[in-house]
Amino acid sequence: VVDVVALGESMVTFLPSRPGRLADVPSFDRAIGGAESNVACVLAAAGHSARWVSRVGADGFGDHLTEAIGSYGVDVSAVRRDPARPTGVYFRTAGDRATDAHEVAYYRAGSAASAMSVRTIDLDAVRAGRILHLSGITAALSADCRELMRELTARRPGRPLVSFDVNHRPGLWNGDDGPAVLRELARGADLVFVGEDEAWDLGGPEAVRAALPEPDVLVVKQGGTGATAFHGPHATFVPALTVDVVAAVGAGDAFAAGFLSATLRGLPVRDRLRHGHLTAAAALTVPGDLAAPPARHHADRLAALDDAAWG
Ligand code: KDG
Repeated sequence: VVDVVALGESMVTFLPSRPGRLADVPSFDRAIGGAESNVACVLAAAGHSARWVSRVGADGFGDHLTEAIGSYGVDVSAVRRDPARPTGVYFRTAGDRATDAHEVAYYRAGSAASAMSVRTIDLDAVRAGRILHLSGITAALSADCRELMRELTARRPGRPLVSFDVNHRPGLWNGDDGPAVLRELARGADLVFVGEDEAWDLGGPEAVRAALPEPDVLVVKQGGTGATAFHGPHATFVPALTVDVVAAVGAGDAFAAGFLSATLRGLPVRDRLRHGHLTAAAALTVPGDLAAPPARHHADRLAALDDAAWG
C-alpha cells in the first residue's frame, strides 16, 4: 500500500528572472507547480511512498511535469496523457516580500487536467493509499472535476484517510459558489487544512471549527503566527518559525506534507504541527514551490526542543 496518493492539476510554472510587474518582467525560469504534486514530491523526498494522479497533455510540458515529479521518487504511472488538450502553465511575479502580493497569470482553462473526471481517472489507483490528499483547486477546474471531488470525499467504509487542503483560489471560480462547494467538500474529509485568511469570514478558527464538525482534525494555518489543530475537544497551537521569507508559494503544501509525514509516523498532534512548520520553513526560503525537507533525524531533534525554543 502506498503511503499517500495526491490527485490534482500540476503546471509548468514560470518564475520571474527579476522583481517587478508582469508587464515588465523580460524572462522567466521554468519550474514546476501544483499544490497536490508539491505535497507528493515533499513526502517522497522525506522518505514516504507517494503517487501523483492527474492528466497532462501529450506535449513537451506534459513530459517535463511527469519526468520532474517522477524524479522526486513519486509514482507517476497513473498519470494519463490527453492528446486533445494541453498541459496547463502559469506565470508569476516575485511579489512583495512583506505582503506577498504577487501577480499570477494562469493558462489552464481547457487543460488536460480540467478533463479529470470519474470516467477519465483510475479510481482504484487514487484510492490505493493510506492517505488520499486533495485540494479545493481541483473543484474549481470544471464540472467534471467537481463531480470527481464529490465522489472522492463521499464517506464510504474502507476509504483512505482523506486529507483536504481548502486552497481557495478566487480567480479560478466563476461567480461566488466557491466557498459553499469548498465547505461541502471539507465536510467529507477526515483532515482539513485551511488558511486563516481563507476561512470564509466565519469569525476566526473557533467558528470555522464549529462550522466543520465532521473532520477529525482541522488545521488552521495562521501564516507567520503559527497553526492551530482542532481535534476532538482539543485545540493545539504551535507558533511558526521565524525565517527570512523569499517566497511564500509552496509553503502551505510543504506544511501539509510535514504534517502528513508525522501523521503517517503516528506522532502526536503537537509534533505534526512542528513538522509542518519545519518543512514549510524550507519552502519559504526558496523562490519556487519546492525545497528539500529537513532530514528526518534533524527534524525530529528540532521538533523535540522544549516549548521555550518554539516561542
Ligand atoms: O500551492 C502552490 C500552488 O498554488 C501552485 O503550485 C499553483 O497549484 C497551483 C494553483 O493552482 O494555484
